[in-house]
Amino acid sequence: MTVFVTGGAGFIGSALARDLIDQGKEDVLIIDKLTYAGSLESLKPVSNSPHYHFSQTDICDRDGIGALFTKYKPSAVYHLAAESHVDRSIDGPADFVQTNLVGTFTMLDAAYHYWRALEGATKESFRFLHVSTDEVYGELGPEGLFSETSPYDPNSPYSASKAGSDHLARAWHRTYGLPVLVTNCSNNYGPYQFPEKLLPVIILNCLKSKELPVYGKGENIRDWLYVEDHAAALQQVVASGEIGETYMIGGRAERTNIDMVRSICKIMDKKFPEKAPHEDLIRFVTDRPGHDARYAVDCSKIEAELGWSQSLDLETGLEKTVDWYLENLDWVKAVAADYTQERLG
Ligand code: NAD
Ligand code: TDX
Repeated sequence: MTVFVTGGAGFIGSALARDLIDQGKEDVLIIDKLTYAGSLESLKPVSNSPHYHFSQTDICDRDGIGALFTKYKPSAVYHLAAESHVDRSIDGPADFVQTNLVGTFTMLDAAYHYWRALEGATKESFRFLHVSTDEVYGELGPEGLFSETSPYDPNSPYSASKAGSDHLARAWHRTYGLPVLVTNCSNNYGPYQFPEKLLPVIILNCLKSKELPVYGKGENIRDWLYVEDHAAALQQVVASGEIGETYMIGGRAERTNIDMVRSICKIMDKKFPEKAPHEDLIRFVTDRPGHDARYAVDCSKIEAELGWSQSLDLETGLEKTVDWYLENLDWVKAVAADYTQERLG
């Protein structure tokens, strides 16, 4: 049996692919265009496994994707490929509309044509998991949590394109009966995150004694989940989630951005006391346009119905993440040589 992981050379997709391949229960075909955000370096720990398969294919390429369905006959699709960085979506939204909307449509269309020709138990057990974000629900005030019934209210080109892709996934279930599931997760952190996102930017800038850019006043709130716990949740949803349902995934760990940055600074102070206090490097910079004030997630449905729970608290996860970056600077250089020179000097 083979499962597909689109976007499997990216941050979350590679965590999922490494975990699936380590477990060795099925073959994994990673489908990835290898944009700036994807790298085979993130798959090196598993690339010698007989369960590892890779295809450099754009999810917008209908013929290419159709041929992969025909060749590998997957039992499930984990669809994670996307343009994922909010700041880039503001500077250049076209790729987000193309990949997140047209690409998701292409995956659904190819999956449907494949699935409807299946028969018996193979058809019964097929699943298409569409992986999405809590950002599709817009912003929260000081109180309340997003849940599976929250209204969609996206504010950035990124979240609008993800919201549209969620609607397509839902529609392919309602209209065509494709066995679709949708997950909406909060901010992930952990190893192999491309160094344009908040945590790697802060860790790597601390290391180089460079300024730590905090947007606006740093008061925006995000909920944080360790990436491997997200990967475990996705597997649980494919294994036992109810077809047509949405599951929120979160870490029950709300923090302001400035608190997150200070936590990293404190970890770096312990590791490099000669450079303490790293907090002196914090600079409040121009805010992100349309910056959502607060996201927070009620993940009680997946906990109660599927028995998933996170394994790592935020403080332990942050220590692990910092350690991973310090031990894997070669990965940083390999995936982001141009980018790190440009942004991190
Ligand atoms: P990422 O940017 O690290 O990885 C995305 C991967 O998709 C890259 O490997 C890239 O090469 C690939 N890709 C992009 N366009 C493609 C295309 N047209 N065809 C094939 N492959 C393509 O993103 P991530 O942080 O790992 O996020 C993965 C998914 O999870 C996304 O759908 C994102 O919306 C969702 N998500 C992310 C977070 C988070 O905190 N990072 C939280 C919730 C949901
Ligand atoms: O340098 C920075 N300074 C800063 O203050 C960066 C890069 C970010 N920020 C702020 C903006 C956000 O409030 O930190 C917060 C986190 O920013 P990002 O790491 O860019 O993530 P975010 O915009 O929250 O989106 C992430 O989580 C949800 C992923 O990129 C999305 O793909 C996912 O859906």
